[in-house]
Amino acid sequence: MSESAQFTSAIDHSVPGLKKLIKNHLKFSLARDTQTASRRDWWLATSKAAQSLIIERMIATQTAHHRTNAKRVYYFSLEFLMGRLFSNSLYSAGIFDEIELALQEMGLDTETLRKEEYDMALGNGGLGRLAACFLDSLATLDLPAVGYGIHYQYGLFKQEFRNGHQVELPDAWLTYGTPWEIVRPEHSTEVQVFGQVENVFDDRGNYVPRWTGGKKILGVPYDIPIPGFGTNTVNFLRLWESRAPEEFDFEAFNRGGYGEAVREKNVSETISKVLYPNDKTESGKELRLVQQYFFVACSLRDIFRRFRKDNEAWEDFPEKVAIQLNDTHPAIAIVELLRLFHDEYGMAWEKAWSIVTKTFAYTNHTLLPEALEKWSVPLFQKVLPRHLQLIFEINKRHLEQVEAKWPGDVHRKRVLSIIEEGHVQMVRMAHLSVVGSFSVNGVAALHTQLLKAELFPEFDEMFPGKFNNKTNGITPRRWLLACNPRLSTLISKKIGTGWERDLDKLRGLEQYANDPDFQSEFMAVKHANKVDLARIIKTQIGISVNPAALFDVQIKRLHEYKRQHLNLLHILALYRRLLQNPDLDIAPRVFIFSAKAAPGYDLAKCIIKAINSVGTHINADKRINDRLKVVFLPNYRVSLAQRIVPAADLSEQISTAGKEASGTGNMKLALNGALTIGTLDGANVEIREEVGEENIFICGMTVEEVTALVKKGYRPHDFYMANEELRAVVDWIGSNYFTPDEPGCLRMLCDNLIYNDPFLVLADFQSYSDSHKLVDAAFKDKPRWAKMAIMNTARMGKFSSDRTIGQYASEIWKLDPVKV
Ligand code: CR1
Repeated sequence: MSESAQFTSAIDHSVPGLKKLIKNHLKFSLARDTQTASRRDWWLATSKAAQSLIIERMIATQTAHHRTNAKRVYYFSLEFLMGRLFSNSLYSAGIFDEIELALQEMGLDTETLRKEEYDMALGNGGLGRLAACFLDSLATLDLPAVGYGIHYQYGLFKQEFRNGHQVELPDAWLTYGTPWEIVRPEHSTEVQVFGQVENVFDDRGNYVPRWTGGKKILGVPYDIPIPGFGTNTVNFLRLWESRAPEEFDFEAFNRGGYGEAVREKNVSETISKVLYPNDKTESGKELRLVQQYFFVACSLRDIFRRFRKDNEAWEDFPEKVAIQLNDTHPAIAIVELLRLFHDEYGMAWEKAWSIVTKTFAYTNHTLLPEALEKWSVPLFQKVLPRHLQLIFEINKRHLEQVEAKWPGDVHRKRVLSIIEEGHVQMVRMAHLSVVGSFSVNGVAALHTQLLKAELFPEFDEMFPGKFNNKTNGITPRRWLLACNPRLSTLISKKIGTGWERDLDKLRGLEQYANDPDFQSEFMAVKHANKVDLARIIKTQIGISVNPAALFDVQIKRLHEYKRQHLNLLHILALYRRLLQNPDLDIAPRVFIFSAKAAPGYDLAKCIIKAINSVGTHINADKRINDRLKVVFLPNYRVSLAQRIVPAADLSEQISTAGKEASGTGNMKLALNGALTIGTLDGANVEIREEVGEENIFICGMTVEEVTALVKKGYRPHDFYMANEELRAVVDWIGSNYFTPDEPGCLRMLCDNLIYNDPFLVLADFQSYSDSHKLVDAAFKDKPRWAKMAIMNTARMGKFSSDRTIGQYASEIWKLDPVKV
């Protein structure tokens, strides 16, 4: 299949050549001279130099894909959490060392320049970061792929703390522009929303429904090149920005004058304005549905144009196009593709539907009911009236199949229907996704098992084989090579390079796990990374921490199911034990948190406030002699994670069993030699399988135990009453002791735990706290800890996103690599 194209670079990659290239960019792209250039200017010029090399390869890659008429996968996602692109670009362009030398000769360095870049934070959490890791792996594996999403003007909000409370500020990441994107107005495309359905005669004389009226919106694409590592392939991420089709709407002008015309224009441009800062709650906002439709409609038109360049017959569409839906957010694409074939191209329903269902594959990322998208029928009617009709028709035909399989089974029809009946009818986007896709996958073995057994058992019965698992992964380029240069260097020194593209090679480290010299080198790297992080903590929030202490890290979105408050209860228990017994022999600990809470999620914000207030109090308490420190780093984002991950000793993965679909932070931390304390949830289960029971701290209830307890009727108050220490620390939170200036402000957290506790924090407290005693003992035994840490790094090969993407390509997309 794979045919290769010729590729020779026109750019001089030598150190002098790169120096010249950077200076040229400084002069001709930025109009600066070397005397007056700011650090930012140098960063921009260097980035542009790297970008030139990447663009050269991108053109060659696109030519190769076009010439071989290759099948491509299109990754549709409302979120891409790319972080910074600087180091990644240098590594992928293969010029990291050369650029470093070139900069050195000019009195600069990559380390300082790197910090000039604003994170590209077009996502909330794991789902968006997964999309970014996948793009990296797709390019690295030479797989023809395009990511499609929205060019948000504002990414995820910037977080600050005021008196320990979260405050949200806009993330205007584009204020100074970015060197990575290329705007392509020539590929702009127009889409429509709102309007009505009318019956009209088509050009064959048939009386057919047509979507008319409505509002036109222009989509303008911005491309971010995605270079593979150690290969010439450069794919791209195409993000759509919404604009008013005409700079100035004369009709609106005539109706209401200048102000009205400008207002209309602003409405169109609102669509790509902000990323919804919601992690797992669907607020059912009209604008969100418009965003979803806008970007998939633009993307499908773009895919059509590309398909038509090299192909004639629509029947071949699924041979050349696979579309992966990153959760249900882009699921309206299923209906739009059907509409394009059926309404616009006059294709018969059966044929159109058959092509559609051979094209889409859907990834489910959560079982939490509050995250399962549903749109009310009236809202759909208003925004996408023709799509609503098509959904009802899809559903009618789907329910006929259900009837054929289970005649007269009303219950099955009700649970399988795309439409949920009720006071207001709702469109269930997950059901639509299952019906309209040929593959549905979960993101970890346990998650997929629960997806089949708990969320969609009837669908699994109806479509045997459609459900499958693709355990998540992370890219080793960003999450080891770039973020942990010390460890990368040590690894390459010990086992050679090559692990960057074949992470299983890390197994080669196992044989040194007991070697005292390697242990001390490994732990020296960890120590140096902790010193770096300690410095960041000091400059960011003014707290001094001891790098010899155990760095106990919980970094992820703030959510009740992730149970940062369980961690907090344990901190309070330790604090109390130390106050009661000042001689208690525990290893000093630094608890490190970083997390953003959704702006409307009051309890999550209350947990942030609680951790901050308890932290302030403990950090100032001379009695415990610095043995405990609590640090909450504000504004969690990819670039900050890249500093925390290499410095972690312990990784907190303590979600209520059955709630965390996979987790990917767990993989990043373990890869960098942190030990996991965690529940048997999501990918933790597979991490335990890989590293071995002796190299992980498992605690808490299993899924079965959780289910049984909930079924029996969970009463947190019983646990509260039965456990003296637990009762004391919960009461402590509620007592105003930590928040004397804001009485009552932590009450909601305390009450929630005692009387509601939907995520079984109190039920898991004792087991978690016991497990931490084992952590403490292990940490004090230095050789043992070192061995365990090495084993974690050595055995993380499975969790490379290259493995994940390899499985998507062969098992779902049937996609072959194309060498450039
Ligand atoms: C899950 O909660 C998983 C990521 C990526 C999240 C997390 O466990 O690692 O997806 N789900 O698969 C999500 O954001 C909307 O759902």
